[in-house]
Amino acid sequence: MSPVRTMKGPNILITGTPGVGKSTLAQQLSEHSGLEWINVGDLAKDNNYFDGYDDERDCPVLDEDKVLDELEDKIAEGGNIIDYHGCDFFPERFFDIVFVLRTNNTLLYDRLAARGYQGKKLEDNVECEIMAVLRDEAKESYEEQIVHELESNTFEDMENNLQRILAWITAWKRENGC
Ligand code: DAT
Repeated sequence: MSPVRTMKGPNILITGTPGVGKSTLAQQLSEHSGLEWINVGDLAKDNNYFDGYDDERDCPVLDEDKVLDELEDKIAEGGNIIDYHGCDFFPERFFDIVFVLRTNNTLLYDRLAARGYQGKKLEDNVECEIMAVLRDEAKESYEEQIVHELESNTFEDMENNLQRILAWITAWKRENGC
């Protein structure tokens, strides 16, 4: 059971493999709902919340404790959209609902190549999506009934996802009196 929040709104996690469209959707959701969008990758970059470098994955290692310390008060206030390609280190109590975006591997390959990913990094991320690693991580980390998979292949999918989540936020606010 998520704690009763009488304040700003629900806390939503948008997760999925890099390139599936988390930031694009989260930004639009924030604009339309007034909830605060927090891109954990940017938060870490801005504050140097890193702890070394992962040569194999070719990316800095997130200092999860520092990120959690930073998020704790915001989550307690409610009304956040957290955007990150991982979720097993967030406490279960953080989120009222979790959305996992999913993208067809050919489309994802093209999006990541356009972003400049290549070689092993590109292949690893596409394989991560094919193997549904983030979907399984979300299902293992949160109660199954709050985890929802959403297709994110086309701009029509994005619009549908936006409207669906906005409707959910409106219903949540009505039910929780805010
Ligand atoms: P992420 O935050 O998951 O890494 P993004 O929001 O930066 O992904 O999107 C990656 C690219 O894909 C970007 O150029 C926008 C595009 N995109 C995102 N969602 C899409 C969708 N549903 N349909 C088509 N293109 C999409």
